[in-house]
Amino acid sequence: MKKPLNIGMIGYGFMGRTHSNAYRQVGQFFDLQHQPVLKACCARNEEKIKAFAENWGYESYETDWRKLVARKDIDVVDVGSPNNTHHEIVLEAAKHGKMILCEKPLAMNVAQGEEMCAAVEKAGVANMAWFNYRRVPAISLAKQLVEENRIGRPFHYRATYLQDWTIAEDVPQGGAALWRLDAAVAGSGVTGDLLAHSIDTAEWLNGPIKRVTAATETFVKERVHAETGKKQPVSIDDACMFLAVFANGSMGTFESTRYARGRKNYNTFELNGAAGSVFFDLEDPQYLQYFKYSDPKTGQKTDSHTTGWQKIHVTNPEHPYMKRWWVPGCTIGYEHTFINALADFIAGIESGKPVQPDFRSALRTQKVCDAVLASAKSKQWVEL
Ligand code: SOE
Repeated sequence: MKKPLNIGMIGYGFMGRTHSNAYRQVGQFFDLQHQPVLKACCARNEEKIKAFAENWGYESYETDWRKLVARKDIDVVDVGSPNNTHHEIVLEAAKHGKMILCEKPLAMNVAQGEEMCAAVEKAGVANMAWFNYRRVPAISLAKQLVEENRIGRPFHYRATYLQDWTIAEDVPQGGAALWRLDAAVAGSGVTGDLLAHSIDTAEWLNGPIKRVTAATETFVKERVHAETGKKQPVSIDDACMFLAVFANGSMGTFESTRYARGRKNYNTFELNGAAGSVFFDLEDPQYLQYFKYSDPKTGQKTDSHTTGWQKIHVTNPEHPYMKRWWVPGCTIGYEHTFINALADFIAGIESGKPVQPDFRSALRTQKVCDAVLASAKSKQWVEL
């Protein structure tokens, strides 16, 4: 008999749905001692949260998050509400001794993130930030190839994260679905929303970033605010590009925008080293591309006439996470990255070996985001 793990989910938007789906599925596919129980969900809008609770099978709902985090029957608080709520909820949930999962970016800024880390560490509670892309099997495989020394000395890291959903000038800012365009709620634009993913992946694969220099742009300067109905200045970054120097001596370029017509969720990276390269594209997520120049064990160079980019279909049971899913050739998708992440979180509770990325690790990403925004403002390199 599995032990119950009672979930209190805050937020019912895109992430509320991805996380709820993970709670429902994880026990069916992963061999864990705990079974998530959808105890309660929470949002201010009663009509919407009631419908959400019914749709996903939550036993109850709350309209005040303070009530939810104080409930004795909740083990894990999951913060899936907009970015400007993370800090306060996490501090309060930690006081109540709850385990905490938090959507990315961790906080509005480093100062908040520091307090959130201190709170969970003082309370000694398990914590994880939902940087779900680490759990794309192809990205986990890239990590494995780096650890197997197949890339060798790294020279270049190249990341892009491109979307196109805010090009129209009549897209409003603010309110339920569009808070990502409102700096007061989101903290920043593409830097916190998209580049945070790229930075998390980059530091995971290629180690810490040492310094950055950045430029940002806001293409549409004013938008109607959905809550006030008035045109207001837009203060998020619509696009951000930065150069980075990694502690291992390699160089990085990062580009992100919501104005790349035709690009929907084009999250890519390429790492080039002396022994090989890897390339990944989230719009083609089943594949990891690998160029093998030399053998990691013998150092022997691959024959020139047979060398070339390999497109590895990451669906074999030997590939990360895939033995939990289907048979070779049968793919998994976006939603599974959340299920894989949740499985790792629960396994971490059971083994006592804290899962990554925890809040400390997410704070690293926050530091790089803040440095990028500071550099864009000062037009200077910023050291980390
Ligand atoms: C933005 O459009 C967004 O929904 C991000 O907030 C998610 O984190 C990303 O994974 C998909 O795009």
